[in-house]
Amino acid sequence: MSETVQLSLAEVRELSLNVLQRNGYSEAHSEAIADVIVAGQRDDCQSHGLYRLLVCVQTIRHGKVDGHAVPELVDQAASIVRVDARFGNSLLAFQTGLPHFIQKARATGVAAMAINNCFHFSALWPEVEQLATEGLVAMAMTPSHSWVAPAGGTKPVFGTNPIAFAWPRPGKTPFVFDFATSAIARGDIELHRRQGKALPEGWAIDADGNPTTDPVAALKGAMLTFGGHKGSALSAMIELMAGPLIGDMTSAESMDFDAGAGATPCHGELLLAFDPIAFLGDRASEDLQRAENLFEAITNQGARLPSERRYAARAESGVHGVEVPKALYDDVLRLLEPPKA
Ligand code: NDP
Ligand code: PYC
Repeated sequence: MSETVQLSLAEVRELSLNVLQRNGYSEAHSEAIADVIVAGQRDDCQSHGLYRLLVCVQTIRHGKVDGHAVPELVDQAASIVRVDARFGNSLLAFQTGLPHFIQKARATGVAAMAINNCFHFSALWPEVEQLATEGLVAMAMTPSHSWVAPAGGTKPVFGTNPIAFAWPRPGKTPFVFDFATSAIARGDIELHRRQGKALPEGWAIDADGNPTTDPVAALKGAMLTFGGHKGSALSAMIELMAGPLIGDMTSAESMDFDAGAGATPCHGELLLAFDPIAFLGDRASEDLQRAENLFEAITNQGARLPSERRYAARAESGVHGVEVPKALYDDVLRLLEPPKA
């Protein structure tokens, strides 16, 4: 049985802030990043919790991300906010644009926020969930590094390209889904490698294009899309909408830009928000109630809604804290020491 360490959420946050600041992230970036790392660990999203501190530190130690970048807000159009992250992390840029994005969505009914030139390591659900708690329907998408082969091919072209959606539910936690368009997040392949565990079939192929369950061979080969040609098409859509449409890099371009450093991907992110009040006016509460009928038709037959597992983990962690693999905890503690020459 693998050893674990029990931490309170306050301890996860303090550890994250210490590691980030000790490694050159400004206070503002450290706070924004720590919030999302704590949320990931709290909601039992292991691929985007404390593990990501290793990636954040690798990224800054390779001189890639600007840990002190101040995002620049641009009022691009009546319904478009643009935030230039100036090669800092995406999360402070998201926070910078958020109030303007919400205001535009309420004023025009539909708004977009493009974040450009950002190093991006995080899950998207914290962002769309935040928009849904403001009463907005929200979507987010972003490329990553070209690790994923298109359906029918064997060579990486796409990123793991997550897409997230949130729907506000009066008096309840929002309906949220957030998944990679690859069979699984890259972070999960890394976690299997760290734990020496075989991958499930269907996640990856090796460098010769043969199916593999070996995480090391998978990391050298290519990941597969979820749902074959359907995930492949969605992944291409994300490349286009959160790449050329917003004037930013595709996953392949992000990989070239990385030049072998192994840093977190650098590209853009696109968020969309829809205001039900603008669409529906006085009918809003009646129509949102019909959405509840849909959710009931799912759960009444024993199926679960996406994010139910996360919300349950959140409730549990709020009381008992979180269990972290000791090997990961030790690796994170080592980030507090100066890097070895
Ligand atoms: P998962 O396959 O673990 O989960 C995908 C979604 O499906 C979640 O919303 C999950 O809800 C839901 N779900 C899972 N099982 C069920 C079920 N049985 N019934 C209903 N819903 C279910 O996610 P991925 O590995 O694909 O992605 C993990 C994270 O990685 C995402 O948050 C994503 O944003 C992030 N990521 C970030 C990237 C980046 O470039 N920034 C790149 C790729 C991924 P629940 O959580 O409640 O289980
Ligand atoms: O897990 O695929 C992933 C990922 C890529 C960038 C951030 N997370």
